[in-house]
Amino acid sequence: LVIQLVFMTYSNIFLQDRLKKLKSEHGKVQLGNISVDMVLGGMRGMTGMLWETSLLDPEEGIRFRGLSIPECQKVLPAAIKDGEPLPEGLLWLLLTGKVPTKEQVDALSKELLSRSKVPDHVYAAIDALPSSAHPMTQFTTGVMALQVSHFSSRLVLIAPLILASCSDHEGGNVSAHTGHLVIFIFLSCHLSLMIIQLQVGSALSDPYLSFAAALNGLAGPLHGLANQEVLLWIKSVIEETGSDISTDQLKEYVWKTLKSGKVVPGYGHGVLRQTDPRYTCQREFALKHLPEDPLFKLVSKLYEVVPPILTELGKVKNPWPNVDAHSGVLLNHFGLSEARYYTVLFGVSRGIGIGSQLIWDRALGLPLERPKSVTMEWLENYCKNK
Ligand code: FCX
Repeated sequence: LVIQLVFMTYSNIFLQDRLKKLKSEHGKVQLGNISVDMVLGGMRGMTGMLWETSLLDPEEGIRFRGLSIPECQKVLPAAIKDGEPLPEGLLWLLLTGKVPTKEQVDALSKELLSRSKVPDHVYAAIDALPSSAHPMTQFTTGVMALQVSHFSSRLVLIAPLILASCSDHEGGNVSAHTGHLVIFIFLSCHLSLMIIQLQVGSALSDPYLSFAAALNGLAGPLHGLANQEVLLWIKSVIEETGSDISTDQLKEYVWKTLKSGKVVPGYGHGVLRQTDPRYTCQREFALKHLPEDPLFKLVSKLYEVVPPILTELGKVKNPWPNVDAHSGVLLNHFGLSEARYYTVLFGVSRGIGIGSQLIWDRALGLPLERPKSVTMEWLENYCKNK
């Protein structure tokens, strides 16, 4: 880990120079035009922030430090031969931009484990909530309670490997962007504090406050809660029609969902315009390990039924499944049937990505974000005078 720190510090200096050069030589280069649609459409498609750890292509999907999901599966160390990559390896990759060896990953696991004791007051804060509190509320409360300690977490490492692919998804998604806006470093162990000292930004909320904010964004049904919603929805299909559902019955159920004003959970995406490669990776895993699982079979059938229906609606930009369409079925198969808990795992996983990027934010001294907003009247007048 000492080697890692030296390496990262060296990289920081190099990257700071690159950033300065970019700013001074190309600061005035235009990256595109902003249309009224973009302003009204939640800033979709506007290039507006720096995010070093991952890049999302609408057709190809996510790349972590330049590596696609299948490439990560090939090169990152696994716990067992031909197994899935260890999350610690992904964390190393995101932090340093380099593929770690198994020894480096083991050393990082050991380091994080040595910092993993959760203070008693955190459990007390969670226990004080009514037992009906959603697991995401309990998670956020736990993170907020950690704010009064100097805890560095192994939480990020208990995310199942299949969810390691949710760790980062560029910077513009609700959870990552929220965490970024308030400037957060989840892994605020002494390790990262050294890096932070290289360049301190201004008016920074601390990692715990910021991560809690990110989790609150993730807890929305259009974002991270969708994995819970998918499993509940699939179970409701079975409850209503039985497990031996025909394609026609399934079509009818999808239409019924849409006509009741709801979205089909697990389908569509703000950026992607193809099947999410995280979905594909989980599907391949399921084909290998649980091909006969009845819920997996239903998920496969939905893959045939839903896209044509969403296309027929005419307004959905991406009729293909996202990661949330699959993850719950895998978790359910391996015994985690409490769907309300799924988004917590997503949150734990995302801590790896957001945390890594925020360390770089601090190292590069990225400024406070402050996009401009306008009123509807301002827009109307602007368009009239154009
Ligand atoms: N079912 C029904 N309608 C859908 C839909 C779906 N799965 N996806 C998009 N649409 C509708 C939108 O609601 C919108 O309708 P409106 O014009 O009447 O408001 C229209 O199609 C255009 O939306 P579009 O531009 O394609 O999608 P957005 O960028 O606005 O929204 C999300 C993207 C992901 C929010 C949307 O596709 C959705 O609601 N999906 C279902 C929920 C889900 O799976 N979320 C998880 C996404 C992701 F993987 C994650 O963050 O975890």
